[in-house]
Amino acid sequence: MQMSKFYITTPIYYINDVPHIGHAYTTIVADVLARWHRLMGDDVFFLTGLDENSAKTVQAAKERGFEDMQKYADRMAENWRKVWRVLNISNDGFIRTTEDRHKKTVKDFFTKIYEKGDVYKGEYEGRYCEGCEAFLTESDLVDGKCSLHKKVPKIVKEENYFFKLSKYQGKILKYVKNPSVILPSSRRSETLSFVKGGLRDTSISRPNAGWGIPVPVDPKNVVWVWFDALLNYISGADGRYWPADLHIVGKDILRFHCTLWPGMLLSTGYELPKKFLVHGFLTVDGQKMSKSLGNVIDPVYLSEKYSADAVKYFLIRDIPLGEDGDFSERVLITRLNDELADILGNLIHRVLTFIYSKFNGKVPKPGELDKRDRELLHLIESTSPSVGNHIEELNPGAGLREIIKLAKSGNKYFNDSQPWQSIKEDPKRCAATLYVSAQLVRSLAIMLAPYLPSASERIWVSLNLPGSVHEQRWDSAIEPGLKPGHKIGEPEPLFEKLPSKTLTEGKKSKNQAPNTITEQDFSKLDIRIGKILGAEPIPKSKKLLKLSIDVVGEHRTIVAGLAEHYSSEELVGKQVAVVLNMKPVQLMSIKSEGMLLAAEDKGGISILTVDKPVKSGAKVR
Ligand code: ME8
Repeated sequence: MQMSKFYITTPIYYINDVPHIGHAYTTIVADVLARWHRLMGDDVFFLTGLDENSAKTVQAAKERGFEDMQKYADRMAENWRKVWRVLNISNDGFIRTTEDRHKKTVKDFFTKIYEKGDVYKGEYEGRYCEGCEAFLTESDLVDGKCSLHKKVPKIVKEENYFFKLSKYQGKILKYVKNPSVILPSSRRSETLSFVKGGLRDTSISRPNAGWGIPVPVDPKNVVWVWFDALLNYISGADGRYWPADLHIVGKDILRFHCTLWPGMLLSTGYELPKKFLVHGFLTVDGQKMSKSLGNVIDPVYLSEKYSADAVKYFLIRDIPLGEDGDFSERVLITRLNDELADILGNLIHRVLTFIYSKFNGKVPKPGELDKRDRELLHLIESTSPSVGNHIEELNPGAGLREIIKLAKSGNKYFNDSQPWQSIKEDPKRCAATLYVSAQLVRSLAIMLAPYLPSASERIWVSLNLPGSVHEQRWDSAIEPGLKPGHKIGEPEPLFEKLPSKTLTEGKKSKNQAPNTITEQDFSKLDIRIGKILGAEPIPKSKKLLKLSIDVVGEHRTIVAGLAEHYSSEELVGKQVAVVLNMKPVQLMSIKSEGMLLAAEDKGGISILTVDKPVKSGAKVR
């Protein structure tokens, strides 16, 4: 059978910072779709990557004290790759615009349109927004500021190379009119009205300030970063997969993708992308995410706290794809407890532990199925294609909600069938219940594979089935794939419920931006610099040390968990930061009168000290 190819992309992200939950959202949506297409047997190429030739890179490298820009880019690329690993993203390609293969593509492409006569040199004066990396028009401004980045753009007058985008107005209009090209339709209408307003020729070069890809015909200039970045979709996929079947982008970059990009491709004779899925923006607890509000959400922190699957579950289930949505840690915790643990985890665990303990770990032989059994099997048969249709129609959230509904029906089926009763009264009936329930568990593993790649694999392993769940065919979810007598593995709980304390904290953060406190809040802490005079081990404690610290001539005793990280000799004489007004606590029968500040990561604990010596008692503010 001929495999169909499926080439799916995310935007390539800027490297002025590490990924936040918005970048993770786009990439997770792409991951779900890519994984589903693989289960459908398609030849998938899923590309993501980094947009490195931007002025933002130069600025960020400077701010972080890097003189060597490429070194900075390499460091950031490692960070981004790591985040995608933590989130279990299944991208096939990763393109960086500082790679040679990309630079070559850009140069060849520029030369091609230049030779065709679609590029001319001209003087340009305009307002350049460095946030957008683009010249803005009057309609992009609100009170003279960029409507997205809230900054007054720079007036720039320079000689640039221009691409004759206006020449392709008619063809682009026809392209974007096609209702299958831009989804959702509201974004198509937005693009249509923009194109109808008239496409203007676009400046595609900037003066060469030492970073970027030189214009092949005139190296005093570099290729404009958007012209360069869009070409990642060609350079990143070995030429084999073009045209893209699906470009997933956020609404902020719709215009570049749906006007300039088709224009560039039309000029060079490449096929046009088949589809764009434009999603909305995430806010956090109802507020715009921003560094100044301190509410930028780190997907790694979330994954480490709740698991990558739980983060994916929340984002796909709760954010209506295509519209703006709100991220709330409180809701994430609720979904984890009420749906992943209580519905899904509970169903799978109770079925597998029952088989493990009452049937010697073997899927029982069913005997005759009754109406209730047949109804559940029919539900499995109808759910799987329906979930598939939702994903195909780019509504993976609806698919996920159906899967949870099926798991809920599974719990009801199990309760109504009362196998704990029938095992005593009618063992054949009990065998049928567990046979059908086991088929449901297997089907759920396959259906969940695109959404919860780790949990679904763990279910597969618990079922002791060969290979990986990710190698199965989507259609096989409807088959009763577990034969009677098949021996399952030892069941393990799938999702841990979080204690209610976490929930309360989550709830509290609803009314205030998380991580933000006022100066008044901060001033409640009396943090001082003190000098460690002594550090003794505490008998019977492997972790704790008893420290004697001099703060403003007063000796404080502080018990700290440093014994596995520092020797006494290393500590004595160090100036450290201490919270003085902590309520004293008894630790190993010693009164601890304060708290030593330290940083912790996987490498261990590092105490906070001062950059230059200060007087004992100096206040930290
Ligand atoms: O624009 N909610 O890169 P970028 C949802 N390099 N998604 C968000 C988001 C939010 N609050 N914030 C960002 C660039 N995103 C260019 C792209 S492509 C040829 C070049 C996501 O790092 C969303 O997908 O600013 C958005 O389009 C993208 O990150 C912008 O990433």
